[in-house]
Amino acid sequence: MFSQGLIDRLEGARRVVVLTGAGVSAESGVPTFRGKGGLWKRYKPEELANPSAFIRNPELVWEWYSYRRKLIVGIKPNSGHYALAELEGMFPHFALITQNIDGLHKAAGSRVILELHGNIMRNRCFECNRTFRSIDPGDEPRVPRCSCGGFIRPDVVWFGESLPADQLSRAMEAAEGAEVFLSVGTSAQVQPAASLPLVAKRNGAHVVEINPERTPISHLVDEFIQGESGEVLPQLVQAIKA
Ligand code: BJW
Repeated sequence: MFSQGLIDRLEGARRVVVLTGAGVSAESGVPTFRGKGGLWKRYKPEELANPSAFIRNPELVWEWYSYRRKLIVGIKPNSGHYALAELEGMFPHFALITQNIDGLHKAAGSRVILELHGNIMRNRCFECNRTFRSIDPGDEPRVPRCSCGGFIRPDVVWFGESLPADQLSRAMEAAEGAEVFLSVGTSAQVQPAASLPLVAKRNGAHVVEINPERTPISHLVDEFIQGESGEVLPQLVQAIKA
């Protein structure tokens, strides 16, 4: 399944970077946004994951996130998450950049995680940005309000919003310095995350994509490995060890 070139590069690599997307959590039972099996409760992300939707109908957006939070609370990392946590210990410099907001990489034991799109278990005020960690959002039927009067929203990044500057700049830096870059379980359609493998490639990295389906960047990467991350990643770890 793996080229000798990839194994050789990984064996000699000091800087390895992985970008993950929703596909990595699919085998844990978290629906993806796009592709087969994609779609959260009949909604497309573009319809609800944007500030205008929240202004127009905060209850609907809050309810969508409550539904998703309840689902995520009951799920566990899969073999792909665990393999990535193991991979972290195999290189002097390793960065895991994720678009996922489900916290499963942390639960699997990964330590250096750059969360580009926030985390669904945190909240913040839509008006004053005060953060709230203690609300039990799954049980809150109405949209809670901050003491300033503003609606409280999940602390995730919606379309048209900026990504957390520190996470994005560290991700860019990691991509620029990567010797091997793995893009795993992402449809590579949402910017700026989708550009990171290409930034790595431009800076000389060996870029590998792992996905059951081809994406818009498949023809640009060095290797496309067709398969599910929960199967491919543990095999990759074993191949490096061997
Ligand atoms: C498996 C598998 C298995 C299945 N194993 N794999 C440049 C050009 C054009 C537009 C823009 C641009 N720059 C910015 C934009 C606008 C916009 C954008 O990118 N739009 C595109 C859709 C065109 N980007 C933004 O607005 C971003 N902000 C920004 O750039 O600010 C500055 C700016 C604004 C406006 C204009 C210009 C600049 C913010 C993006 C925020 C994305 N937010 C979401 C929601 C987060 C909260 C929530 O969860 O509700 O993030 S949308 C959703 O998509 C979520 C995901 O993180 C993100 C990416 O999805 P991902 O992870 O790739 O999942 P899927 O479902 O798409 O793919 C799953 C893949 O897994 C598939 O390929 C399967 O085959 C595969 N798979 N099973 C491995 N077992």
